[in-house]
Amino acid sequence: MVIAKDWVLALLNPSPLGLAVAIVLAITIPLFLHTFIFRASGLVSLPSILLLGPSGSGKTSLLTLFERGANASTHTSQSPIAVECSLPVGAIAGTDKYRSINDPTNLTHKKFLLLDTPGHGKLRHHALETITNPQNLKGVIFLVDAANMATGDEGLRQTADYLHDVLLLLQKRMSNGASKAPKEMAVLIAANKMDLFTALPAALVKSSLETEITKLRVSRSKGLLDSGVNMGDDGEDNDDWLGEMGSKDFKLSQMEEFNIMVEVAGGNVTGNANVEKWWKWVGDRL
Ligand SMILES: Nc1nc2c(ncn2[C@@H]2O[C@H](COP(=O)(O)OP(=O)(O)OP(=O)(O)O)[C@@H](O)[C@H]2O)c(=O)[nH]1
Ligand SMILES: [Mg+2]
Repeated sequence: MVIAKDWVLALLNPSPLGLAVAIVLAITIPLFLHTFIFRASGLVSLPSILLLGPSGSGKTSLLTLFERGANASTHTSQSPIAVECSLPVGAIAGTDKYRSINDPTNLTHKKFLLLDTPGHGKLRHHALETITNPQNLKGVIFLVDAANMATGDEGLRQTADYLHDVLLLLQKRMSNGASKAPKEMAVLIAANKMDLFTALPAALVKSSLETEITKLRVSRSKGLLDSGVNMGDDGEDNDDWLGEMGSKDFKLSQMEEFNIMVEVAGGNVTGNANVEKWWKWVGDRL
């Protein structure tokens, strides 16, 4: 009995040790929950934007510009990298567009992750893997060198080839209803190097790519038929056909059927950098 009474007294008396333990627990438990459980749930993963495009189109240059606001010399990339960038003050993110212009939230930077990939043909698998990887992919910027796209040019053919593969991958991902696939995917074809006088204007970049992909689409499906792949009974269920089935000409707008919104906008990274349209596009996705 006496022992029980001692215990009760000890429990009811304020003890400095008990107080200290309680304070420590009260502080550490929320911190612990935040760092381990909240982070792991992926709720805080930043929205990411993926940079794709052929070698030399200026992806790494654009990444450095977005990250530091300044130009720096680059080398051919060997492996993908990711950097955290923020939207410049003044550029308004899509999710903030209904805020008052005086809302102080507009004055903070909106953060996002920019993923650079190597454009070289042999390293492209890195890039294509990243399309399906990021948890919170908000859009793809496909950079092209507008000064290297004259009709019949090898540069144009290679660019169209790469773009075709990227769009086809996205199309397959969106149409087979993969559980992780987003509802809608935005692709910006950024026609870079507009500072060079040989650069094609954005509208021409768009039509040249469409014409080139039209040719590619036909030659690829012939190749498949010849090799006997995909010889279904109706001959129609060709998964590797980009865009609208049975259409003669490929148009980028055909991707809308798969909820892939493609836009083309011109700009340049070096010289007097002119990337406002691209910033705006990024802002609308965040
Ligand atoms: N004139 C001009 N040159 C540019 C522009 N943007 C990039 N360049 C140049 O293009 C070259 C290639 O740029 P990078 O950023 O290394 O190209 P990349 O797309 O990262 O190439 P890979 O890493 O091989 O895939 C560099 O010498 C840049 O200085 C531009 O807007 N105008
Ligand atoms: Mg690079």
